[in-house]
Amino acid sequence: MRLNLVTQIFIAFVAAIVLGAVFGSSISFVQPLGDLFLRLIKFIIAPLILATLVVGVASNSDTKQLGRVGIKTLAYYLVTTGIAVVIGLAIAFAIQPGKGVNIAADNMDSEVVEQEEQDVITTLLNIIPENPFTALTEGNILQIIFFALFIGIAITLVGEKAQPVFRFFDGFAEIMYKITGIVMKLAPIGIFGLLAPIVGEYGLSVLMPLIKIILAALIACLVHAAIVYSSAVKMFAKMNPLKFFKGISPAVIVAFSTASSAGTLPVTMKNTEENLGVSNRISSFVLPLGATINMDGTAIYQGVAVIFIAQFYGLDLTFIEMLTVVLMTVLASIGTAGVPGAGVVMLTMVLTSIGLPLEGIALIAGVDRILDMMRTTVNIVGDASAAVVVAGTEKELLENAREETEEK
Ligand code: DAS
Repeated sequence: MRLNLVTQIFIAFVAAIVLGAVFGSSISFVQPLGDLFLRLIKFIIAPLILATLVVGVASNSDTKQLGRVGIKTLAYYLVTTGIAVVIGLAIAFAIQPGKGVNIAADNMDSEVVEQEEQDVITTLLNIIPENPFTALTEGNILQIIFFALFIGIAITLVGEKAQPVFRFFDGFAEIMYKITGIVMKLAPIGIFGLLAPIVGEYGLSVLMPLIKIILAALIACLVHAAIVYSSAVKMFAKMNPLKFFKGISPAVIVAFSTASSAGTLPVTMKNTEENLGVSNRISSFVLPLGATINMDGTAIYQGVAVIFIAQFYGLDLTFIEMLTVVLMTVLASIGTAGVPGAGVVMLTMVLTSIGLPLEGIALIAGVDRILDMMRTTVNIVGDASAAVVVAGTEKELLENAREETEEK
């Protein structure tokens, strides 16, 4: 009986803890397994971002939909995702999940680049690559994203003549998804090779922060949903937030159990149209787009994970690095697929963009399923709130949906 990947990762996580605790630092001989996995993750990041982002932008922004509805939808998605990562950073900063562990990062194989102090303008200008091919070879994530965004938009604007280029990137994206799937199959071995030596060297106390991470992520998700989505549906669609959350609750249950936005999409669409009164024209554009490019829950997870890993290795993040995390999260979420575990791949991009050690992922990966269930739930609630907001401003929210709320 083949165990699914999540179960395999969990077993590897438990085995790493047990064997690390039993054998102590002598378990460090398995470290190369972890290093192998990390190198494979780093190997796929640049081509994966380039291909998926080009396709994500080009296939979602066809000119007929790039009108008012498309612009409203994209603006709502980008703003709420930006707010989400800030909430994640703030709540994690308050809870301090990685404080007190302080594993010295200097014994990590990944060079922790000490980011020299940069002002905001320089940071933003540095996103524009002077040579996109150098950005690719150097793995400069933010510059690769900038390059991919421009290619995607340009493909849409050029139209028919650019279709061969779109088809190339579409095929390339499929290839990169397949390679990512193969690399992720090695995740159990990799996590074991990364985690066992950490537990062996530092003891079981190193696991305490995991409980704090789950708590920080849960609080941040609840705060984001309660404040951002409630006020959005109230303000732009005059919908009672309680009606909104009640109406989307079946999709919430599916998202929480499947940890897949894409897999939940049919239910999200059904609930949004039947329970919340959104027209099919709006929901059939906003929701599929949201399932691929809108990931507020994942953004929260990025914020929490970055603070945890920085604290875990005793590294302080500058304001500019925090700003980079926000920018990186919003942009990278466009190219991240709504499938289980997508957030972990995105986290490698965020960590790489500010030079934090990828080893920290091994610790979080063990509880990733729990975190994934939470973040996917917020992802789809965010998509539904966008549909309600856009329908409300387009006067395409069925009157009874609005009347019901006004009676109450
Ligand atoms: N599971 C992803 C989704 O379906 C989210 C994630 O992995 O971060 O939205």
